[in-house]
Amino acid sequence: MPEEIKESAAEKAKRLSKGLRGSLVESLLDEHTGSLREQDQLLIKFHGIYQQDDRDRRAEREEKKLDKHYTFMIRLRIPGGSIGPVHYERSQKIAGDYGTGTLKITTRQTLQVHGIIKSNLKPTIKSFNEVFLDSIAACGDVNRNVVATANPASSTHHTEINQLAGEISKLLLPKTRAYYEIWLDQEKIAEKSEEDPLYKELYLPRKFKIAIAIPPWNDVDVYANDIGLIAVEEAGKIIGYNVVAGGGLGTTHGNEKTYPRIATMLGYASKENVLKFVYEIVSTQRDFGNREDRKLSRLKYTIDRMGLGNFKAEVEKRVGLPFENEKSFTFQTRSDSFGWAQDHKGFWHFTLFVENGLIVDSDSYKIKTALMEIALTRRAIFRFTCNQNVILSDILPKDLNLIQAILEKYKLDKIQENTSNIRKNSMACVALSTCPLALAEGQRYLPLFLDKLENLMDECQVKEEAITIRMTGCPNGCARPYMAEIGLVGTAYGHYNLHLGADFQGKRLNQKFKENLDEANILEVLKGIFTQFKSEKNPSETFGDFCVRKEFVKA
Ligand code: SRM
Ligand code: SF4
Repeated sequence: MPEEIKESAAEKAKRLSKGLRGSLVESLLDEHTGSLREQDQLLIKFHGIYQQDDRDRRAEREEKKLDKHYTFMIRLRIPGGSIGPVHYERSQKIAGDYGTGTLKITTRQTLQVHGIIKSNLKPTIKSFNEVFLDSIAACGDVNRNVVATANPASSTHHTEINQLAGEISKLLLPKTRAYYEIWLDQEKIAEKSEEDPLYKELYLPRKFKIAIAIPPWNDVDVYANDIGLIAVEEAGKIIGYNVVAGGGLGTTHGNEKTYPRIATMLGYASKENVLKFVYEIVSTQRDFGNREDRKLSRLKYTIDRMGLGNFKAEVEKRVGLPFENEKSFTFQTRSDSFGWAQDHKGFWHFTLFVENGLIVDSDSYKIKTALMEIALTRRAIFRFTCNQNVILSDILPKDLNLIQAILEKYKLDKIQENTSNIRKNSMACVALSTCPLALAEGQRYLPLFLDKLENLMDECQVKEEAITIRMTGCPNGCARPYMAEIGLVGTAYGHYNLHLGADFQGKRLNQKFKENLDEANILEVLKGIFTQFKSEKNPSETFGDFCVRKEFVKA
C-alpha cells in the first residue's frame, strides 16, 4: 500500500457520501434553486449525470441579476453501444420531452441528453428505466462505458466481444443501491454504504475507461483507454486478448506534469483469465493511484510513477498468474466503414454518417426523422460507434428494401458518397454551450471550419485524401484530438493549438506544431503543408506519416 496520503476535497466527498447518496434527495427537493448542493454536484456524476448551465445565456442572466440557467446532462451506460429500436424510439422521445430534443452520440459509443431541468431529472431516469436503460457509472471515479468494435460485419466474433463488454461493465459496477433509491423510488435497504469489495469507500482515484478491439479494426481507439483488450484469434476462435494499459489523453494547458499517453502492452491473457487481469488492474489503480492531485491521478500516471515492470508485477501478483508474451496483430483503420455490409450470418448493416454525433434534422439531411421512422419499423438494431456514427444493424435480408426505402426517402443512402473523406474522418467534442470546461467551440464550429478546409483541399488538389481531423474546445481531449492526423485543441475563443503527425491506425500520438492559431492562421499553415503533401508524398503515404517524415513534427 502507498504511504499515508493527504485527502483532497473530492476524496472527502466520496468518503462522506454514504454510498453515493450524499444529500441528493434533499438537493433535488430544494425548489429555491435549479442547482444542487456542492458535494452533490460531484456525487451525481457517479449516477451518470452532470450539472451544467447554458453558457450562451450567462451574460444576459448576469445582467438581469439572475442565477445561471442550470440544466443537467444525462449520459447512458450502453456497453458495446447497441440498443434495440424500442430503446432508441424511447430515447429520442425522452430527449424531446425533457431535454433539448437532440440526442448526442458520444465518442464512447453512448447517448447523451442535454438541457434537463432539475425537477425533470427523476421522470427522465424513470422513463429510461422503463426500457431498461440506465446511466449508472456513466461518469464518476469508476469504470465508465465499456466500448467495443461496433460493426457486426467486421468480424465473426462481434457478438462474443459485445458480450464481454457487457460482462466487464457488470463486473465493475458499483454495488451501491443509491441509484435505485434516489431515482426509481426503490426501498432503502441500507442506511450507510453497502459492502463494495472493488470500490470500497473511496471508489477509484479517477475515471477509468476500457475498450475492446477486434483487429484489424481499431474503431474504438483502443490505445486511448486505461485498459485496452485486443482480441486474438486462432483457428476461427477467440483464444484470448493482448492487454494494453495506461492510455489517457487529458492534459492541462501550462501544466507540464500532464500529458497524453497511449496505452502500453502488458502482455497476453487467455480468454479464461482476462476478467481477472482486468479486475486486478483496476484494483491496483485503486490502491496505488494518486489521490492528492486529480490532475495526476489517472492510471497512466500511476504506471509511469511505479514503472511498467513494478506495475505489471503487482497486477500479476494479485491475479496469481503472469501475463504471457504478446501475440502478433495488425490494425489497419479507425474509420467506420460507411454504407451497407453483410455479415457472416447474412444480416445487413448500414453505417450512417452523423456529423459530430448530433442527431438532428438539417436542411440537407433529416437524420432525426429518418432514424425515428426506422426505429418504428422495429427491423433494425441501433449501434453507436466511437466515431460518433450510427449503424442500423441486424437487418434481415427480407427487410433490407424496407430500410433502404426509408434511407432513400431522406437521401441518407447517398450521404457517405456526398460527404468528403476528411469530414467522414472528423470528430468534435460538445464544448460550448454546455461544457463548463470549454475554452473554444467544438461541435458547433467544426462543420463550418470543414467547409473552408474542403475548399482549401480542393485548391491544393488533395481533396480525396482521408485525413483524420479532430477538434476539442479544451485540452481534455474528449474527441481524442491527440490521436488525429490533424488535431485542433482549443486554447481561447476562436483559437486552437495545431497538432500534426498521428498515424491512421491509432498507435502514435501527434505532436503540437503551432500554438494558439486563429482560423485564418490554421488554414494558411495547412495550405503550405497540403501543397507539399500533394507534390512530395510517397504513394499511399498517409498525411500523418508524411508530417513525421518531413519533420514538421517528431514521431
Ligand atoms: Fe470527456 C470531461 C464530454 C469522451 C477526457 N467530457 C468531460 C465533461 C463531462 C466536462 C466536465 O467535466 O464537466 C464533458 C461534458 C460536455 C457536455 O456538455 O456534454 C465531456 N467526453 C465528453 C463527450 C460527450 C465528448 C463527445 O462530444 O462525444 C464524450 C463522452 C464519452 C462517454 O460516453 O463516456 C467524452 N472525454 C472523452 C474522451 C474520449 C474517450 O474516452 O475515448 C476523453 C479522452 C480520453 C481520456 O479519458 O483520457 C475525455 N473528459 C475528458 C477529461 C480529461 C480527463 C483526464 O484524464 O484529464 C475531462 C475532464 C476531467 O475529467 O476532469 C472530461
Ligand atoms: Fe468539454 Fe474540453 Fe471535453 Fe470538449 S474536450 S467536451 S471542451 S471537457
